[in-house]
Amino acid sequence: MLIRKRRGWEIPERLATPEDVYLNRRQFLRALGATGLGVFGTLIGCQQVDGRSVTEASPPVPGLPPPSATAHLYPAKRNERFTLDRPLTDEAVAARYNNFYEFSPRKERVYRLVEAFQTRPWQVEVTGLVKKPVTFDIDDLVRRMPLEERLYRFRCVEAWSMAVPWTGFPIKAFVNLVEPLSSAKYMRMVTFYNPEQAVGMNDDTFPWPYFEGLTMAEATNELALFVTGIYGHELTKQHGAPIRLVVPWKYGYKSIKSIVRIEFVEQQPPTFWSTLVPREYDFWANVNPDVPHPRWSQATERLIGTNERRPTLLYNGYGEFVADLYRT
Ligand SMILES: Nc1nc2c(c(=O)[nH]1)N[C@H]1C(S)=C(S)[C@@H](COP(=O)(O)O)O[C@H]1N2
Ligand SMILES: [Mo]
Repeated sequence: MLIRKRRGWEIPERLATPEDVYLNRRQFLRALGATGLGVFGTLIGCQQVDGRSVTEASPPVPGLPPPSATAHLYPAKRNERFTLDRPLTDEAVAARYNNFYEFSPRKERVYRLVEAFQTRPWQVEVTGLVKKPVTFDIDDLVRRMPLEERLYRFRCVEAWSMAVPWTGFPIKAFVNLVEPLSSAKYMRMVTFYNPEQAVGMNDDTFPWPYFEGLTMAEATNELALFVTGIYGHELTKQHGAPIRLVVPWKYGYKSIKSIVRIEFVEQQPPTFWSTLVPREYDFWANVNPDVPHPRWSQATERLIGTNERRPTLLYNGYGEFVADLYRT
């Protein structure tokens, strides 16, 4: 996200350095198999991979929290309805290129700063215009929800994109459980607040904690997910553990991470980015190649990992699911 009037540190996406990818996932898995290390094991020193020698001193997936009480639910069964028009992004790339301002405004730094972040125990409070106000322990909530895996495109407003396998549950299932009142028109979500565990939150030019919102029609759309896993395992911290939103027809900033509160409200709630820079980041944020950002085109996107350029699709290619929401 770029805030011209406040910040000198922000660079246009096209000037960002390519991620350093030193080993792809398949090679990692083969290396793990060859050494008998578990998926949480640490690979240290020199490994033979495909006859080549590879030096690797960090876990294959940085930022994975210790296995939780619901870790055995991953990988969940894939829902084959959602198919991609492009290869999946390499997990090693997606895990090292994150927007999570609570840790750093620099995407390639976030994964190095999440170690102190504690994602268990974790509660999610459900409040506002709802029949059953409740505070869930995250693992109780996950056990009650139908987990599935979906392959989705994901498009950041900065014009980079990825394609990843999320694991989560439809927000519709959650809404059926807690039963918002008919007066509830919007669902508001809030991120944790803990500057001791998240160093970026010490920067008080931002209105912490991060907050977002959807209309009830958007939240209960078939595509809208609460996500608790990625690449067949629990969510990593940098992707928003233990629970985040994913709404793939909208720009990435709508997909709020590490949620602690869900509120049902009557009025359209302000959002973090629309509060900071209203002229550039509105409430709706539907992906649209024909509506440029005030400072750059949205016509194409860069696929992280390969740096391939692709035309951006209206609603990120999900018009068949969501176009009806926006017909006037
Ligand atoms: N709490 C919180 N949620 C957030 C953000 C953030 O800074 N803080 N960044 C958003 C933006 S701009 C994007 S593009 C996505 C990035 O998700 P990813 O790192 O899993 O790719 O998270 C979104 N959710
Ligand atoms: Mo973003």
